[in-house]
Amino acid sequence: MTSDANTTPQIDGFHLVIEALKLNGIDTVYGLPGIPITDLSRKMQAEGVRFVAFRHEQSAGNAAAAAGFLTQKPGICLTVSAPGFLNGLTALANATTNCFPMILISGSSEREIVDLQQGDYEEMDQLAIARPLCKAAFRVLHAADIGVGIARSIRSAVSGRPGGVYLDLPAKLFSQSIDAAAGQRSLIKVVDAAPKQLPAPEAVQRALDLLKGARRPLIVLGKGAAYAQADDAIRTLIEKTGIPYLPMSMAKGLLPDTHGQSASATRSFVLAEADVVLLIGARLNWLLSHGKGKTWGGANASSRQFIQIDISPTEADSNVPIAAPLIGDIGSCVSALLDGLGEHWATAPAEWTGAIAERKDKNLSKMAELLAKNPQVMNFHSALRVIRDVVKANPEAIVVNEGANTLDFARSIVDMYRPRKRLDVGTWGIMGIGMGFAVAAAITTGKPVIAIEGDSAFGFSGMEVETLCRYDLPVCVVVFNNNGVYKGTDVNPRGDDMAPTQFVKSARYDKMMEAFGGVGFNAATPAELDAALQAALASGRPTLINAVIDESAGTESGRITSLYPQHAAARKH
Ligand code: FYN
Ligand code: ADP
Repeated sequence: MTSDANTTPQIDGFHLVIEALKLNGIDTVYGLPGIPITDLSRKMQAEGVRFVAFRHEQSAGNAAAAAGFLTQKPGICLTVSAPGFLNGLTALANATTNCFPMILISGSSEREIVDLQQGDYEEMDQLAIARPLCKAAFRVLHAADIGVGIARSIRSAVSGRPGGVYLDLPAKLFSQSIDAAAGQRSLIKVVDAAPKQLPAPEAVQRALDLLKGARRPLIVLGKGAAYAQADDAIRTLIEKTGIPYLPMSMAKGLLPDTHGQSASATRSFVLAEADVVLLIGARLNWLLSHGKGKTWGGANASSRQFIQIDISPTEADSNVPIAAPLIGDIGSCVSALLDGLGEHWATAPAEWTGAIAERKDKNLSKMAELLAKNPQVMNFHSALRVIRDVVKANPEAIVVNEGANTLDFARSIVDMYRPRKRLDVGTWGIMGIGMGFAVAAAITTGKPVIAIEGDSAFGFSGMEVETLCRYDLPVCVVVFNNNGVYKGTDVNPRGDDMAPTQFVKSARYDKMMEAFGGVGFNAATPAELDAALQAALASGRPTLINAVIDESAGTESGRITSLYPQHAAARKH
């Protein structure tokens, strides 16, 4: 705020943006400074908004998205114009795809020059480019409209189905000054940004009727259920009805993975056999084979009936008919179902739960045998066994997970015990979220983070180890180093360059962490990995463990090899 003897006090665009964010309880911004937002980042810090600076905008955007998922408040990412904006855009689009609330605020160049395409510094029509990749996109041209711009962005990000929002702030806006009192009055404190949406009573009854008649009911929990923070109600519904449940990867831990009703270890069986499926915050997209086909029992698929709890009314029928859509927020919908269960609800038939238990026990024993092996060179199982045990002993730790085999094996081996403790590649199967998600997890929760990273996946955000060190975050990165994408054993038949999937052999990723003052370990055995992990958690220091994995371990693309175009898969095998 500025003033002199002859003028009324003034407030500029910089401070209006900061005040508007603070007024709405936003205390942290993730970004990367540069023209025209460097001063904004400095002034944010001076005014008590934490500015967490990254080495690449995509990681800053990923951090904002993860913060949004974990806190239900929009995570804010701040970028410079054109190239910085584009670097942040992948994270914005990914947040939208995953239904994570985030706002990408980007500085932009002079409108008069950009719109006439006269070749400005970092010229780009950012608003037009962002619009199809997010829920809403806004631009503010006048300082007096900053309050409205921020308020609309917050509401758009968190209300209804959460997602990404773009807010364009041209450079000239920051230096505009307006009367300070009028400026303060122009700011909006958003009231009830994500209003509860109660389901219609007849929709609740329809769902209950269907559930009551089920002989082989199943509940599928998605990351929407984790986001909703309705943990107690969801657990009560599952336990009261006795219905087996299947958590999607980021819903793991909503109930402990060791829960008797978890059907994770018999996924194929329950999907193929269930007759009524209650989806809670999970979409019938590729991860659930679109609700049809072989995964869902082939010929039997058409007789299955779905109940779908979702905040978005247009999600129902997106792939197969939904017999009982239950539209509303998950907390309200699950509570309404609970109210409707009454005193005498019959729990899921023993024939069904018994059949599941039998198969589950077999699969768990098979897995236990695999995990007990100690091959000469570590493989995914022997290394993940160690991480599984460490997570069990430290259930408050947050697991970040990306890669192909590293992702797929970790998902089934590393049990989660508490809600919202697992962050991963999500709906797109995106690579590069690792360090951004890890930073946000550490900052928003203050808890230790274990980032289980494929060596390829780590490469996308690896430079952020400097960020981990700069902020001295309790993040332990474990790089599953098998010398390549998928594995390190491919051979280039021509013998000149290395094969496309190969990396430098026996690389020492731990040295990257040491370069910035963090702690590095090289672990070639489960005992070394265990010792390194224990040390990392005890110290709370940024640590990178280079876990040496058999380069022939793993398969092409982990569990999703079938997604390759057919002829390529045939050539491969
Ligand atoms: C699971 N399983 C277990 C356990 N947990 N067995 C024993 N013990 C435990 N704890 C069994 C489970 O029943 C399955 O066997 C099998 O292990 C695999 O389980 P998963 O991983 O849950 O199931 P599946 O079929 O792989 O799931 C499909 C999927 C998943 C699409 C949801 O693959 C996925 O989330 N993929 C994301 C991939 C991705 O995004 N990759 C990034 C890009 S990589 P059966 O019941 O016998 O089937 C680019 O190349
Ligand atoms: P997963 O990949 O784990 O199966 P998805 O991302 O496909 O999960 O599904 C999440 C779903 O949850 C989305 O359809 C979204 O609209 C819904 N959702 C998110 N938050 C809420 C909420 N608070 N109440 C109801 N539905 C929600």
